[in-house]
Amino acid sequence: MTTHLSRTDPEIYNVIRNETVRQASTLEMIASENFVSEAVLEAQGSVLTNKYAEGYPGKRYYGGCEFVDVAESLAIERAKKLFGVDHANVQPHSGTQANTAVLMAALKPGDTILGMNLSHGGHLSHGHPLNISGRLFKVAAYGVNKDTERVEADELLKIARETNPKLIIAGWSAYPRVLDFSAFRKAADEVGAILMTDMAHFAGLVAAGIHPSPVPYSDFVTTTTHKTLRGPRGGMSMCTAKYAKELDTALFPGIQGGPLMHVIAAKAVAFKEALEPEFKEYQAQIVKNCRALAEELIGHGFRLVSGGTDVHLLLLDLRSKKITGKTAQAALEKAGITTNKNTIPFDPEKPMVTSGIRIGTPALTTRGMKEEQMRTIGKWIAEVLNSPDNDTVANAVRAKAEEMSKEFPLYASRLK
Ligand code: DSN
Repeated sequence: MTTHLSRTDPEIYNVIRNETVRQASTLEMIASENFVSEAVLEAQGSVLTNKYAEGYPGKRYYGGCEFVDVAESLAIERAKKLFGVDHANVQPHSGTQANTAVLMAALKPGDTILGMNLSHGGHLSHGHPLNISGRLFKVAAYGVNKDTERVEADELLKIARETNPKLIIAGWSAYPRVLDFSAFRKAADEVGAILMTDMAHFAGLVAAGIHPSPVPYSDFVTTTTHKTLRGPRGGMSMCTAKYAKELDTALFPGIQGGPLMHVIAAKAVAFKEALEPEFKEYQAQIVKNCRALAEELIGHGFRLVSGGTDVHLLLLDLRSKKITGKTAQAALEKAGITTNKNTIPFDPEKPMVTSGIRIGTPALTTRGMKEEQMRTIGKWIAEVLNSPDNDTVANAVRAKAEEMSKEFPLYASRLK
């Protein structure tokens, strides 16, 4: 019970050590990833992992919950303050669970949901045929306009009228612009649908007040806690007072059993951090960094989906460079820059190949990088993608990326 991990299980110890080195020595640009604080890590790696607490604060099926009740109540109160919602359930294990709980609370199997086309930036829990959302419900999809590459209000309304959904989902995994939530509310009201917004990607921007909030327009709002929000890996479902009871029942005992109390405590810590004034500055810098990166890449002849970005990510259309997203991701990874291949709207390639890559700035902004570093990285990305098979270029960029990483240390005390 008391032996250090390095002696109990050297293989897993090495996995953690190697991953810490990888995170610290490469440039992490996956738009959905971030680096949590030592305080969040401490809460998540705590003895709260030992505790069963099925139920909700004050109404548990187990004894000994007096302290975890405090943690969950703090997480709930902080989430409500952060987003101005009536009700928050902090138990979802992931974003998909957060979304599934809403669908189970608001709908009956066989009802129709209307979400964003997956290949236009939607998420698998918004109606993928193999996900529970696509198996239990009829799925209709809206997409982006072919010319503007944005969701257009009139087209959304037209599809809502044609498909008559019981629930509309606003939200995305790969859309570089701000959605017009009032247009979603209008479409939902017009067809008598419930509106759910999945703000997993932009929750941090919303918390900081630099992105419109979906809360005044939505019946339900869901998020993950680990993207721009910079908390532990997990999810959260929120709603108006009207749906609070249905939501809690749908989550537990509906789709989950015991909550992960160590993760809930870490969510509470992250929400406390997000309520601090520095968090606003951090989120504003994420967006400034993304704009600087976008300008640099456009200057190197790249086309960005929708022509730019309003948020923390951008989507590169690689077709004019005659390479696929798969090739680009691999070439950049060799050069120490981590991204992910991503479909672009109307993509001629398959989802495992794609014509695009998605690049985000939340993680590097956490390290303290600013526009100057983004412009340099943009130049390196262009060098690599202009010669994706050239190992000399990849190795040279990798060395420079490592040098830059050293200037912005990460988890230094864990690497001693
Ligand atoms: N996998 C997440 C992303 O990368 O956007 C969505 O859940």
